Amino acid sequence: MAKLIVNKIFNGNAEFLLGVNNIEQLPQHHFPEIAFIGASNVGKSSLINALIGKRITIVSATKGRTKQLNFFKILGFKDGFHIVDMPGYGFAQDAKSAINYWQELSLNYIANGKNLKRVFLLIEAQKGMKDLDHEIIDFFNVYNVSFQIVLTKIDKLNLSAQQLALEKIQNEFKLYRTFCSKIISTSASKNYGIFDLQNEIVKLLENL
Ligand SMILES: Nc1nc2c(ncn2[C@@H]2O[C@H](COP(=O)(O)OP(=O)(O)OP(=O)(O)O)[C@@H](O)[C@H]2O)c(=O)[nH]1
Ligand SMILES: [Mg+2]
Repeated sequence: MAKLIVNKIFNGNAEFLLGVNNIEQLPQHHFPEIAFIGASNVGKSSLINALIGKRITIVSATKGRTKQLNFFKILGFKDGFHIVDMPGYGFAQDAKSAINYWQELSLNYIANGKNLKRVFLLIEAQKGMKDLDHEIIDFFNVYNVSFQIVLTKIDKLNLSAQQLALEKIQNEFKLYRTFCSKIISTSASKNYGIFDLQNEIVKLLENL
């Protein structure tokens, strides 16, 4: 995809649509949705800001910041499409009932979201995959969810460590009988891999 076209789509022409706390509040529309999920603090909100080209989501050093499904509308492509920032998992500081509630909301959305076209599962390059990441992949497979792995915060590693982190995850995928599409390495703070991710989204939307 030509860089110019991709840049035109992700030029900050976006708006916050709504925050969903309850599955009944899900927007009734026909716009394609692309969701970002991953462990608490993995960098979902930062990556979405970098992707959209605008500080639109709340980034925080405090874990467990995003506590609802936040929908953002991107206006520059056809009728528009939605990016969904999801609450992080694996954050133990909140009341157990609240954790269960967010997880249930997130999983319910992933399993039943009629407009959900892809879920990007974020893994911090330095930390690698954890049990909960494996569990969520099992869940994706049960519900036939189209997902793709994105490595985050790769600026924390030197080039050879980045390569090792990538190979490790690729090897872990050999355990699954599932198809693993290209893993995208990113750094929101250094703006690395953002174009790759934007390009992947545009390709996906073009082929719908
Ligand atoms: N070094 C580095 N730090 C990053 C990067 N992206 C995010 N961070 C930092 O990681 C922390 C968490 O970032 P968020 O974007 O809020 O993470 P999140 O996954 O949305 O977190 P929750 O909503 O709490 O689940 C913040 O302190 C960010 O500044 C990156 O690319 N490189
Ligand atoms: Mg967040």
